[in-house]
Parts: sequence; C-alpha cells; structure tokens
Amino acid sequence: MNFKEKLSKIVKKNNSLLCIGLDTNIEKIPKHLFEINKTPYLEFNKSIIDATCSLVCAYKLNMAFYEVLGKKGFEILEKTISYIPNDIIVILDGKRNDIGNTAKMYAKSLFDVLNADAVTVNPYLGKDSIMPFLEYEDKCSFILCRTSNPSAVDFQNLIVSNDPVYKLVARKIKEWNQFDNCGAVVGATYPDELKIIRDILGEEIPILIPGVGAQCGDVEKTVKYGTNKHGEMAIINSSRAIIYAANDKSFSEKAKNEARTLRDEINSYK
Ligand code: OMP
Repeated sequence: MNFKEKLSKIVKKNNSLLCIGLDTNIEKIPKHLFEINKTPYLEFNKSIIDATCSLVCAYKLNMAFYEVLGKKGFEILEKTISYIPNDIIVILDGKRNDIGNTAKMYAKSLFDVLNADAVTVNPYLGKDSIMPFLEYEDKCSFILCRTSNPSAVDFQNLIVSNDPVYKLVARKIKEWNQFDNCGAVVGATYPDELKIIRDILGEEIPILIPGVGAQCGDVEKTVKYGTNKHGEMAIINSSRAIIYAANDKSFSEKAKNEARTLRDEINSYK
C-alpha cells in the first residue's frame, strides 16, 4: 500500500485529519513519571499514543526532540515508531536536505532505517536534492513551502519573477510530483497563502499543516483552504497544545480530550 492509500484508509477509519506531534520535551513531561524512570520519554509517548490513536490519522515526530538525547534518543525514536499502530501514518520531521549524494543517505536513514511513511524536506537546494527522497515512490516527502514562523517572510515572500518564492516552490512541488508522492508543508498561521498554495497544487497533493494550537492558527480557515473538494488531503498537526494539555496524572486523559475536541472541530468545517 502506498502513502496516499494508507492515508485515505486511516482518515476514513478514524474520521480524522488530525496529526499529533510527539515533540517530547523533558521540561514538560509530568513529574510523576520520573518516579518510575529517569528518562520516561517512551512511557510518556506510549501513554499519549494509547489515549489518542483512535482519533488521529498521523503522528509526527520532530527529530530535534530525540536527537537532543543522544543515542538514547535514537532508541526512543525507534521504539516509539514501532509502538505506533501499523495503520497510522508516521511522519519524521527533520526538514532534511543536502547535495544529492548526501540527501540519499538522509532518505535511506529516514525511510529504510527508521521506517517513516513520510518526511519533511527542505527545497532550498533544488531538484537534485529532492530526487533521492522521491525515489521512495510509496512514501511521501512533504516539501517546505510556506512555514508557520514569523520570519518565514525573510525569504519565502521575496518576489522573484513577479511572484513570491512560496508560489514558485508550490509550482515546483507540482512539477516534481511525477511519482505522485510529493506533499507540501504550509503553516496554519498563514491562511491566505494556504489558499493560494492549495489552488496551485490542485486536488491530489497532500498538505501538512502545522500551526494550530500553540501557534494559534485559525482552524476554520485551515480546513476550508487546506483540504481538497472532498475534505481530504490535509494533515493538520498540533503538538504542544495536545501532548502537554496537563502535567499531572490526568495528562493522557486531557490529551485525549484535546485531541477529540480538535478532531471534531476540524470535521465541523469540512
Ligand atoms: P506546536 O506549535 O507545538 O503545535 O508544534 C508544531 C510542530 O510543527 C513542530 O514540530 C514544528 O517544528 C513543526 N512545524 C511548524 O511548527 N511550522 C512549520 O512551518 C513546519 C513545521 C513542520 O514541518 O512540521
């Protein structure tokens, strides 16, 4: 089964476009978990997954939160990935890229060694740096198009050949989509740009949309502008607002409530 088939199946099964970001941070993990284990990241991730796996289409693991732990972090990353139920999409978010020869190693490590269904990649180096990822035809590479942060404008909104750079990137994503395995990353904090990018990409290219929740992106506009005409092809990520909904013993229950509320809100705008 390829990425888009897997996505479509889980979106229907869980009636959800919600992706939870497992951006697990030692400073925010509930203190009581440290009574059992000095590094309770895996226990934390497992509790969040157990509580929310019927409410999501995907989990996104941002590599930074695991790399910072050194070799223990790699082990936690691997064990978390294997704990995620097989029918749920795993996105590894490292925003990787480099010259082709090196990009090939990034692609191999994320797709073959860590078994990701999808990754985030940076388009700055151009097509030959993206191709090693796209050679994994059954996977999906989400290419940064218009990011959610305030300084995204520094480069992404510069006008080149009469258009902002993010529009040129969106057109390139469409052009590079020859194996039907490209996606775009667009922040929920910029709904006007999201609408323009969806129009350029058409109906079939999935958009990973972080920025609702802690970054205050507008959920209604995210759904209206980010999905296709069938209310699909958008994966809407929230990390901190869900996984740190509480920091006491009720943390997984509260995370579940937040996830359900956001999933239902998303569905109400479809
Ligand atoms: P919260 O702000 O806690 O919901 O986390 C957002 C997650 O999405 C983090 O892992 C970010 O690194 C990631 N992200 C953005 O916030 N903005 C972007 O434009 C792109 C990403 C991403 O590629 O996932």
